[in-house]
Amino acid sequence: MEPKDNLSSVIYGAGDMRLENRPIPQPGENEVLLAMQSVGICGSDLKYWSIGRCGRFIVKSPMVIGHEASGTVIQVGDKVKNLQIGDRVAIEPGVSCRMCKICKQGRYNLCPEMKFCATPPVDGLLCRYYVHPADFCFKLPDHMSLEEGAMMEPLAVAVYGCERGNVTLGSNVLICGAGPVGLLTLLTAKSLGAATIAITDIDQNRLDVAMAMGATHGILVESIDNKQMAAKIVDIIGCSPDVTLECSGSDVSLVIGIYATTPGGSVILIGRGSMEPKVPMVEAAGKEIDIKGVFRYANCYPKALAMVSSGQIDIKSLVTHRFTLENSEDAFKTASDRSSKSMKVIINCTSSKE
Ligand code: 572
Ligand code: ZN
Repeated sequence: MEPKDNLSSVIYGAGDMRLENRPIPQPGENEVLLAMQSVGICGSDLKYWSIGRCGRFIVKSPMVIGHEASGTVIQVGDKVKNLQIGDRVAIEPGVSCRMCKICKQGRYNLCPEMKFCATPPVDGLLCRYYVHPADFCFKLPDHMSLEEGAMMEPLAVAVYGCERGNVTLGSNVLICGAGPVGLLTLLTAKSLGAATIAITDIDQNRLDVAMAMGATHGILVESIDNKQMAAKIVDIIGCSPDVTLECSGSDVSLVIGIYATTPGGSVILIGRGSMEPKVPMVEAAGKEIDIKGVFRYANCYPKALAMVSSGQIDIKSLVTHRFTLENSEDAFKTASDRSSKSMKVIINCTSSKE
């Protein structure tokens, strides 16, 4: 079947998403051409769509959106050895230089030359056809779905967060935020053998979902003093967490996490709050709490894939809504509407016409 068009969802600026036909790219010698399949919507995609920016990154020229994706290989470059036509792959959207000191140390997520899909000015994956380096594509086993393939991206974030927090057998874990990344962090912590996994949110519905997925405690965050809320959490769990994984992007949660975490423990920043949050630094220092950042992930796709393909964790239930590429804007509206009770919204990029 010959590709016909390359319909793409393009962000022009705040509130301005357009469907447009773009040329179908040709793969270089170490690249593959992918027929795009499933693309999940992430919080940063919603930011670029709603306000035209995410953190310090601003949409200054039209940009294809989407970075959580899977596809099928339809053409391979001459030097590609790891993939064949017909392979279904999870796409790791950040391509590093592979050459610099940081890449060689294995922390390629911090590469200054990183090109990450749908981070301006780099185009994203919400389109029909896309060319990507073969070494950033991971073949899915036959029994894994393309939707699960798209979910490898947020799962990689969760895996990396748990690694940064040294979550292990018997850990007492506090997760702040029961959105998709919080829930994937919960599943990862559980499969690593965490003994206690408490999760907080301001939405009882999300806490109910988290409890159904194996959280030991679902705790509604109240508008009370942060220290008091932390004490309440410790009281409910019955101990201070060894590690707090902040997945909500709320400064309040970060502060609560610092107060709640045990002396000598860690607070891991997965969510992004404000640029200069006011945090009780002296409290953190006095308790020797390691506050660690998380910038995406490195070397986590193989682990994320193994966890799902082996049946260690089941991520399918996170997908709550599905749309076609033509209905991208409706998908974005649903993903940003709290009353939709959406968790992960997935867009199917295949054409019914071809
Ligand atoms: O799935 C990766 C991912 N990373 C996010 C957000 C959403 N999804 N990060 C938070 C925002 N930063 S950033 O550097 N940026 C807007 C590119 O501030 C990247 C990591
Ligand atoms: Zn993301």
